Amino acid sequence: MKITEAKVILSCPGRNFVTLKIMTDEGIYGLGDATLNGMEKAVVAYLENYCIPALIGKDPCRIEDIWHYFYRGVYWLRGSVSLTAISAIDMALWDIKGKSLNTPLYNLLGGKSRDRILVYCHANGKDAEETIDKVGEKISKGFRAVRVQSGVPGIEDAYGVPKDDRPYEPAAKGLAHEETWDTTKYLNFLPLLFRKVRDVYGENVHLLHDAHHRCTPVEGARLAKELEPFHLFWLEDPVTGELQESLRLIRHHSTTPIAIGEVYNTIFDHTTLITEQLIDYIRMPLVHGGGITHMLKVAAMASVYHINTGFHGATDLSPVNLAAALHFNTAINNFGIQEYMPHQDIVHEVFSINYRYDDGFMFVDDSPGIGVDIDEKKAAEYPYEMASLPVNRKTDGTIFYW
Ligand code: KDG
Ligand code: MG
Repeated sequence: MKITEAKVILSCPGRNFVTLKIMTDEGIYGLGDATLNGMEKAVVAYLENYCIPALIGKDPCRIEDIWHYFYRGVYWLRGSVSLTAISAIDMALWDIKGKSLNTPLYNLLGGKSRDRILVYCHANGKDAEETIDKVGEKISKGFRAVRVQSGVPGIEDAYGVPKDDRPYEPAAKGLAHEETWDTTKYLNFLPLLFRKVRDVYGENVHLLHDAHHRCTPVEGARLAKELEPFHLFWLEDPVTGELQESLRLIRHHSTTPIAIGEVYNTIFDHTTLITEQLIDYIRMPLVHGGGITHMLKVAAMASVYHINTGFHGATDLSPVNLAAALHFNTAINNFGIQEYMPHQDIVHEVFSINYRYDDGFMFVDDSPGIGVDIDEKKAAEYPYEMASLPVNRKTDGTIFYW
């Protein structure tokens, strides 16, 4: 088999998605997600100008070799733009392999290790009262695991909380808008919130929280310690994680499980975290973490150290990524949980999907390969609209992590 053509489809059904389609001389094609929120066109340019020309004529079955061609073969290693492009190529190649062997992706990864995929949803309210109601709504829909985010008294913009009645979506049209943040108010509020949530719903639901990189190591340690009585499934991104050693302080002060990695790109971002057992869940998703080929290695390494996966699954990752993640989660032994933020209906006009949610779990069907398709005509009806993630400032005006 030979790769004859490849193209990038940039479409905005409600939000921007970048999809790579690789075609072969046998008429089989594969899809890969190449969406990097707010940096879509950078990935498009890298794919179109540098990767696609080099792919033409290659044998799509040589997935490992092609992965290394674009990773190790390139002098400028790493980085979110290039790894997102590599992820898309890799996903599309696995999709082609599954279709050519007429088997679902999970079979190529070792076959089923489980029948259903535990997912967590988001409950987010403008204040504690509304958040507590939202948690109840999610529990009544069958969710066994709920991420709890709330507006914080005295803070204008808490992460993860919608400003209107539409589903939470942080990227807004045009250049980045600015938000403001106060860590002290957040740290004082959060344990009180979780006390109330546990008081109302008891221990029989998994609770998660995303600090979204906004604490220093010692603040993260305080937060993890003060949340300990509420038995979180995980505390996500207490610190930015650029400095892996900073997670030591948190670990030494608390038994609250820690999840990190949604902005990481390679295994080299985690080696200290994994080998020193400083985290419990690894969040790097297929779409930004080098695709299936690389994430198999990350998951294998993590499994040695009792660390499970908990892939990022926000709406800015496309249905192609979600389906591929569900196959991956079906196959590996050290799966932990999958984030599930349903896409808006309009997204499914462009992408036809092969997965479903039912009573707290997700299921992927047996279609060959990844099993998601794209309607290119529909995609063209929704042209790209520039949108950016916010920029964050402390109340005194200092730039801070968003
Ligand atoms: O594009 C950024 C979002 O994907 C991110 O803010 C979502 O942190 C996130 C999460 O845990 O879903
Ligand atoms: Mg997150």
